[in-house]
Amino acid sequence: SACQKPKVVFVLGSPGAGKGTQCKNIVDEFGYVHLSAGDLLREERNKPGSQYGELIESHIRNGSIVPVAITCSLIEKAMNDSPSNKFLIDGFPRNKENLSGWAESMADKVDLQAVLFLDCPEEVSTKRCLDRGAQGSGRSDDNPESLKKRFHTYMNDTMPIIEHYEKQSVVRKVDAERSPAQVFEDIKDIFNALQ
Ligand code: UP5
Ligand code: MG
Repeated sequence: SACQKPKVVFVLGSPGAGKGTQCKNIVDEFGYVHLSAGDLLREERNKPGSQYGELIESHIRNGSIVPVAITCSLIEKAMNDSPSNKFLIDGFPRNKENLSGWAESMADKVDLQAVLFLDCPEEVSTKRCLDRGAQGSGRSDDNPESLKKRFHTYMNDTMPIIEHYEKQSVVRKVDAERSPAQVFEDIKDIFNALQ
C-alpha cells in the first residue's frame, strides 16, 4: 500500500570491514538508498557554522560515539528527503544509547529487515584504514592513534549491539576478510532471500 513503512537494513562491522564498499554494490544491484551515519556526520561537521561541527570532529578523531539525538535526526532527515522505501543504514546503531534513541524515535516507523554484519579481523581492517589514510583519504581518523580507539569502541560498545540483534535472529553474518567480489557473492544471496 502507499502507507507501507520503509524497509531498513542496518550494516555493521569493524572500522574498515567494507561497509561503504559493499553498500555501493547493494545499491547498484538491489536499489536500496545508502545512508552512512559516518558520512552524514562528516557532512554535518563540514557545514559552515554548524552548531555541532566541533563536537562531531572530536568524537570522530577519538573514535567515540556522537550523541544519538544528532545522528538519529540526520538519519531521519535523510530518509524523509528520499522518495525511496528501502534504506541501508551503514554504521549505526553503534552503542546502547544509539539503540535506545532509535527505539524511541524511529523503530516503529520502519520495517527492520535484517542486520548485515561484515565480520573482519582487527589486523585486516586496521590495515585497510591505514592504507586508505596513506593514499590520502583525508579522514582525520585514519591514523594509528584513532584506529586503536575506534577498535576499542567497536569491541566494547558495538559488538554488544550485534549480539542484541543476534538474539532476535535478524543478523546475517558475512566473512568480510575476502576480496570485495567474494564478499558480495554472499551478500547477494542474503538480499535475494530478503526480496
Ligand atoms: N576495502 C573494502 N573492502 C575490502 C576488501 N574486501 N578487501 C580489501 N580492501 C577492502 O573500506 C575501507 C577501506 O578498505 C577502503 O579503502 C576500501 O577500498 C577497502 P570501507 O568500505 O570504507 O569500509 P567501512 O567499513 O565503511 O570503513 P569505515 O572506515 O567507514 O568504518 P567506520 O565504522 O570506522 O567509519 P564510520 O564512517 O562509520 O564512522 C566514523 C566515526 O563516526 C565513528 O568512529 C564515530 O566517531 C562516528 N559515528 C558516530 O558517532 N555514530 C554513528 O552512528 C556513526 C559514526
Ligand atoms: Mg564507511
